[in-house]
Amino acid sequence: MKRNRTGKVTVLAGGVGAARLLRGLVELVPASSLSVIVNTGDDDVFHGLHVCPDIDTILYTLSGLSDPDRGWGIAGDGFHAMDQLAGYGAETWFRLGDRDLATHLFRTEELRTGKTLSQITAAQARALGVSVRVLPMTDVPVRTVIEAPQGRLSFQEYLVRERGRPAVRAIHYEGVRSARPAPGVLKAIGEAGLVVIAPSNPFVSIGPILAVPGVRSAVRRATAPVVAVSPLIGGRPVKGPADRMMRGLGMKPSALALAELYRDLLDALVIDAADRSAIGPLETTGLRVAAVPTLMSTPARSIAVARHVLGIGASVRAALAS
Ligand code: FO1
Repeated sequence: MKRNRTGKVTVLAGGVGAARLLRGLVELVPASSLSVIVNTGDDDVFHGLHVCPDIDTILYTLSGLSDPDRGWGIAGDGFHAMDQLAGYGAETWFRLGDRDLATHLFRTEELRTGKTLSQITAAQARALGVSVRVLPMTDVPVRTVIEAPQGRLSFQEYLVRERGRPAVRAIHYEGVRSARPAPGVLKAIGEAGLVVIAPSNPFVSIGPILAVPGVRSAVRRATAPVVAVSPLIGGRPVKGPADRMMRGLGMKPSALALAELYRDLLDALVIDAADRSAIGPLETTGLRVAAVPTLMSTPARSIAVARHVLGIGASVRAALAS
């Protein structure tokens, strides 16, 4: 039986890193007590289909469908449709697997009939047997745009087509000012017994969520402890360009820089054991810190990290109560 004294847990999430933490949390917290608020700034349209990479990575991971090596898409998927498209001369640098295509076909058709992204995501979660509440950050289109020396790039152009190589001069979340949090987002933060910021890129995964009007202030006002897990190990991300982005934006990639980005939100930070030299400086800023192995390369390691997150959350709560 799952023992959970924390009550409800709400996680702010990007893609792979968040999904790996969630696969640990679901072993310790009943799925009905877990809500995930997912970045949609990565969303884009390919071949006329609305693709939500972070929502899909979370759904595929929690339903056991995900490809463990790639981190995105469905394990064992084929790419016959992409090959056929390439034969027609279409651009296929963003690879949609044959089974994965069904997810985007369904979503696109449902959007066309007037359903919201939240409604469609809930239906897809149900169909995949995922009982964790998966909430898009907003139902309004928000697009992360990277300003690079060659011009403005959509997030997927920057990350996948250009392999995250261009220097990042600025990051914009287009459409965010007129966005509203999706139904259930503010409630999930307000009712939580613990708010977790997943080990996701602070600029392009967590940044867009916090930029949706009302979300950052809801996290700041939350009565629950707010715990982040650093996506850095020895100052480098497990996957993706977080360190290059930090440097490009004038920061040294480190747990300290991460804490500074979340300064107004955090009670505690879980960092990797390789970054333990940051414990002292972090603690002087008033944060509670745990330095533990954070690489979630196996389900057992995910559970271990999730246990540390719940543990440090409980210690913040105990300190507040005493
Ligand atoms: N990442 C890649 O590196 N190459 C791809 O071709 C690719 C396709 C893809 C298709 C569907 C999907 O849901 C995700 C996909 N991703 C791909 C991952 C995605 O680009 C990023 O990892 C996330 O946007 C960052 O969280």
